Amino acid sequence: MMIKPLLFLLPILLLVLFSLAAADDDGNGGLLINPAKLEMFVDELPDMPKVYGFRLNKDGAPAAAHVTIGMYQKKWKFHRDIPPTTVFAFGTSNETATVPGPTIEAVHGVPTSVTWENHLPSEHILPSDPTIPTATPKLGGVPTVVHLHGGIHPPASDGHSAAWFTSSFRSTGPSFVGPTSYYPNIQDPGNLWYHDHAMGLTRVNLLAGLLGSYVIRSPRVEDPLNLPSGPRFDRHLVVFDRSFRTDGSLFLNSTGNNPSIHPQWQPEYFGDAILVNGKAWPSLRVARRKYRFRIINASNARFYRFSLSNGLPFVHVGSDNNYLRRPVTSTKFLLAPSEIADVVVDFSRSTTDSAVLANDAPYPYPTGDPTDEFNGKVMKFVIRKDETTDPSRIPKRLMAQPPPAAHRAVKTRYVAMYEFESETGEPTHLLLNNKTFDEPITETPREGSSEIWNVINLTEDNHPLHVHLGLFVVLEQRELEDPDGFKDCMTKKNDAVACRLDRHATGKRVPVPKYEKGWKNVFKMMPGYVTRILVRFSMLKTGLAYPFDAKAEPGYVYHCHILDHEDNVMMRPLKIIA
Ligand SMILES: *[C@@H]1O[C@H](CO)[C@@H](O)[C@H](O)[C@H]1NC(C)=O
Ligand SMILES: *[C@@H]1O[C@H](CO)[C@@H](O)[C@H](O)[C@H]1NC(C)=O
Ligand SMILES: *[C@@H]1O[C@H](CO)[C@@H](O)[C@H](O)[C@H]1NC(C)=O
Ligand SMILES: *[C@@H]1O[C@H](CO)[C@@H](O)[C@H](O)[C@H]1NC(C)=O
Ligand SMILES: CC(=O)N[C@H]1CO[C@H](CO)[C@@H](O)[C@@H]1O
Ligand SMILES: [Cu+2]
Repeated sequence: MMIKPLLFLLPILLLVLFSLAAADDDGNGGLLINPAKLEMFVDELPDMPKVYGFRLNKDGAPAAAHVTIGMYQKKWKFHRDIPPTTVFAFGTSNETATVPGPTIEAVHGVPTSVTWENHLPSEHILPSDPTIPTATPKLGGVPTVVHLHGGIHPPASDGHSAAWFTSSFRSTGPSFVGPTSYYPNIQDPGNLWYHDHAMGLTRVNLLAGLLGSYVIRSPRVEDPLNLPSGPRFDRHLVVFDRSFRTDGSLFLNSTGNNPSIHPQWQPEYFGDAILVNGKAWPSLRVARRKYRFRIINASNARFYRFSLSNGLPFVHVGSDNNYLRRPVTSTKFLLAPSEIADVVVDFSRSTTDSAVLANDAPYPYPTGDPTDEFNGKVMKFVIRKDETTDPSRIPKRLMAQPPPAAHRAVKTRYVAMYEFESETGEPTHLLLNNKTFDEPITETPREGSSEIWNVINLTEDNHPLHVHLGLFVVLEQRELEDPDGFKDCMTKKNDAVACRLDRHATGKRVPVPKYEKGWKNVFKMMPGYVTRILVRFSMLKTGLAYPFDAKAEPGYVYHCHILDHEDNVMMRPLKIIA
């Protein structure tokens, strides 16, 4: 009688043994965790701690504040069954540091200053590559510098890649100005995020954990909208992908795709597990009502095309760091690295008791591998059965936004994206306009002006372009006719005007998705297309110059937000002039 159940268990036992054995070798004697071994939806979605970038006066009014946030090496639990992982974490102390870091809450019009401290040890926890332009401190240590993505702030506070510093400021980069960044928070309310930006190390410093959310709220204009609000119903979802070894350590391949040229660098990092707020495939219990989710794609290179398994729609209320004029409904949307979606989901309309947030974006996007059972799932919402009262609503109009006014643009620029390959056909590096980061500045917009940028993607990948300081509207996406002929000319002349872009940018027009028609700071540049954007280097609402010296050193940058591309070296300086 006892034999039968045991026989029944045998295949399961064999399956477990097989899945253990199926773990991949990491190339250095370690074993990688097979994502099939990690049970999904077992960890609860954490909420990151909050740091308030303002204080309240005696009369209850918010006033300017200063906070100190450090970077610490510590352990973090990414999943019930992954052993504690050594990470670099942001926090107000070692004990409270988290991955992602704390969410910084700021109030529109109330400045926040942050002193960023580096408490990291002398050695990095991940491999890097000295053959790409990289911050190299003479005295060792991990170079870091923090950029507030989407922020409108002075150059000295922009986290310029050459403004890096190591622990106790023992070594500093050539553009280092000081440890304290000043964020005036004068821009419209919306979603930002902060992350490391050190030269040649952005991809590894973010992989190690150096990123977090930042939100600017304006109660005066946002409260009347009556969107879902408060810590329970208005939540951040910070999404990224990582691979782990069986000992819990983060895995980044230490062998490059062209090891004789770049010993470690590879063109795109993709992790096996999808994490939200620092947990692999978490779950969140929700009530039958509306929720607002601010979804930040903090992956190095993975695009996400999100949908809900029960078909519930997303109502977009913002794009990147700005409100849309009117809400836009979608059942599926694409989010590139560092893009931010701001959506409302109404679980009261669900016909099921749970919903999986799914992803079906090929990687690399758009021509790479299809998603599988593991990277095709992101997290689970468990929908409570009880009815709840829901005073929130989605208004018909959100926030007026100025039109792009393309006719006022004073300058037209061309930004051509190139990928270079080795003899074996493997990518070696990528450049904007065939220029490295150190070549003299070519992009010098006048303060207060608007410009048209024609971004020409001559590669096979989709590259999310991010402009620091400026905000832009996408005017047109137009396919190149005879892309190979045009690319041929560009490879010889590197001059879009001489190569007659006007005669090639005549192909199919692809409409900009409605939920991305607002003012943005990142946009996905489709391969084989020219994307025309109107970039504004002034205060959005007034069109006036910035209330700080945007012309000061060390200036700004613009770059591809696939971090592996940005590091090698799809990034150029941007200098505002009078
Ligand atoms: C932070 O705490 C960890 C233990 O969790 C310890 O190993 C590390 O040295 C601490 N770092 C600092 C800078 O105190
Ligand atoms: C690491 O990269 C090398 C070179 O591209 C590749 O041959 C190897 O399979 C990779 N290792 C893992 C574990 O992915
Ligand atoms: C996240 O951003 C990365 C890089 O910017 C991009 O490659 C990836 O597709 C994005 N993923 C999602 C889910 O948006
Ligand atoms: C691109 O840059 C490389 C290296 O500086 C140079 O050799 C090449 O001539 C440039 N190509 C064009 C078309 O300008
Ligand atoms: C995938 C894809 O569309 N690739 C194209 C990218 O652009 C270059 C030149 O513009 C074309 O040669 C590729 O076919
Ligand atoms: Cu790129």
